[in-house]
Amino acid sequence: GDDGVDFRPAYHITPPSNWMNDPNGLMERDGIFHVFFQFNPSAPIWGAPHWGHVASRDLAHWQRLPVALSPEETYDIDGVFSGSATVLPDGDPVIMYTGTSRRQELGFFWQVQALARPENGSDPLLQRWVKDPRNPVIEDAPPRGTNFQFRDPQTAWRQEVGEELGSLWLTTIGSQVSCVGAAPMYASRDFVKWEFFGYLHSQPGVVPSENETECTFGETQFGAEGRNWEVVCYFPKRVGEEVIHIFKYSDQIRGRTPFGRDWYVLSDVPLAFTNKTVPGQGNALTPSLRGAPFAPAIIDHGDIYASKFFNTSSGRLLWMGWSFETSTGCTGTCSDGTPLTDARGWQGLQTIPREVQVDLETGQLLMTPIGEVEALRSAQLFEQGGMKLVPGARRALPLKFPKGGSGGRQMDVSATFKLSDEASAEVSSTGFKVGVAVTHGRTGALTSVFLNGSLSAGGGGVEELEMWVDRSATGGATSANLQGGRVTLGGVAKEVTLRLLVDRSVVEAVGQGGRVRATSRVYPAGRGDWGLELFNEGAAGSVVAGVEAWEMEGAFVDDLW
Ligand code: DQQ
Repeated sequence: GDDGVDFRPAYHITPPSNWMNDPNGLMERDGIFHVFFQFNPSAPIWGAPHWGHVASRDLAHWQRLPVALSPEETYDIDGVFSGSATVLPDGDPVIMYTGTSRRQELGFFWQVQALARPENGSDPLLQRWVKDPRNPVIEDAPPRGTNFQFRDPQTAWRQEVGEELGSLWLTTIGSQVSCVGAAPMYASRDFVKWEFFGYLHSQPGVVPSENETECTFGETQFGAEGRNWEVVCYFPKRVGEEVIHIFKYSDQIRGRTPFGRDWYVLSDVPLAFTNKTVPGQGNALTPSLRGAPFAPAIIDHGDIYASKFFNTSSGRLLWMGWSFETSTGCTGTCSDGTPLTDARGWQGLQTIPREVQVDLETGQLLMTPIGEVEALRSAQLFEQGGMKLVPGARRALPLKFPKGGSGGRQMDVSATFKLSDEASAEVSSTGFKVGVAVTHGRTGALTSVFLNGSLSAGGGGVEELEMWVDRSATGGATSANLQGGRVTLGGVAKEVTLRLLVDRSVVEAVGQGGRVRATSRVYPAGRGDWGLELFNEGAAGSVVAGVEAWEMEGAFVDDLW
C-alpha cells in the first residue's frame, strides 16, 4: 500500500509488526539491556497493551524476544499498561506495571499496580515473566485522585525518610489529583505491601489540599485546567560534587501533539515530599535549579511522548522515548479513515537512547545520542571541512554511497558552522540561519533542519539560538510542519552544531551538543537516492561548515552472541 517506499526504520527499535507505544521497564542487568514496550500484537493501532521485549549487549544491536506480559488476569484483562523495572539489591529484577480492566458502567480503564518477576533468573535474556499471585499490590488511588488516571509506576528508589521510618522503597505513579497532574508516591519495606506516601512533586499553586474535590474523569481531563501526568520519572544525577534531581512528566494535553508533551524540571535539592499523615504540608514545590522558579523545559520538540530515563550499571543516566506516527491526523483509534501507516502493518518506534548530562550553568539537560550508536556506522558517505557558505548559498554534498546501501535513507550526519567574525564585529543583532537539508529522491521533497539566532555585536557570537525541523516540503506529515524551540547557551558560541540521525521515516535532530532536540517523522514518497544540502540563509555573513556523514546498518540481529 505504500508504492514500494519502505518507511520502516532500520536502526531504531520498531515493533515486530503492529502497534508500539511507550518504552517500559528499561534496565541493565548482568550486562544485558532490556527494552520493553507497549505493544498491540493484533493490530497496527493502539489496543489491549502487552509488553513487547527486545534486548541488547551494546545498546546498538537488538534481538527480538517473546512478548513478556499479556493481559490475562482480571486486574489486567484490558491491558498491561506502562511500568518500570527495578533491580533489587540481590540482583533480581522486578517489574511494576499498571493493570487495567474496563469498568463497563463507565467505559473507562480502572487502573491498579501489579508486580512481575522473571520465571528463571538465570536466563540472561529474562524471556519469561510471572505475575505475583498477590497482585494487585497497589489498589488505592491517592486521596482526591482517581483509578481512571493512576498509572505508569516509576523505577523504585531507596530513601531515608526519617528516624522513625528508616529507609524505604519509594515509587511514584502518574496521576490526576484534584484535576491536575500529580506524582503521588507509594512506599514499601518489602516491595509487596505499598502505602500512599504523599506527593513527590506537584504543580505550583496546585498542591492538592484537603478542601479540593475529586476530579470526575472526562470532565476536565483535556480542558484548559485539566491535566493528567503520565510516565513520571525521578532520577538523581551526580554532577561533580553535587547531586541534581531530574523530574520528568508526560503532560497529556490535547492539541499540542496528538498525544501530549514530555517536560522536565531540575532541582539541586531532593524534591520535597509530604508525609502521608499531613497531606498538603511541606509539599510546596521544590524550586528548580539554584532556586529558580518552576520552569519546566521541553525534552524534545518533535513527535515524542511517554519517554523514560534509566540508569546503567556504570552510573550513566540515559533517556529513550516513543516516537509516534504523524502520517495522518489520526493516531490509531479514530474513525475518520485509516492511518497511512496502518496499511504497512506497523506504527511507532523508540528513539536511539540519549546520554543525559546536566549543565549547571544554564540549568539545562544536554541530551545526545549515545556513543554506542556509532557501532552501526558502516561506509563513510562524506567528510569535509572548510566549506565556505556566503549568505544565500546552497551546496549539495556529493555523497559516496556504498553498493547495497540505503541510498541515504539511513544516515548519521554531523555538521558544524563557524559563524563569521567580520559580520559580528560590525553589525549588532544580525540574524543567521544555517542548516542541513535532507533531500528525498527525485520528487524534490526535502526536510530542512536549521539553527537560527542573532550575532551579538563586538563579541562575535551567539548567546541564544533556535533549532527547527521544517517538514513543509517533505510531504506526508499532517502534524505541525515546524518543530523546534529556543535555547540559551550559557555563554557566547562562535560555532553552532547539528547532529541528524536519519532513518527512513524519522529524523532525530540534536542541536548544539544536545541543548535542543526534535524528533520528527517524515514520509517522503519519492524514489531515488536521498542527499544532503548545506545552506546559509541568514544575513550575518559567511559561515564555514564542516560535515561528516555515515551510512547506518540495521540494528536487529538474530541473537546477541
Ligand atoms: N499510554 C499507556 C499508558 C500511558 C500512556 C497505555 C502514554 O500506560 O499512560 O498504552 O502513552
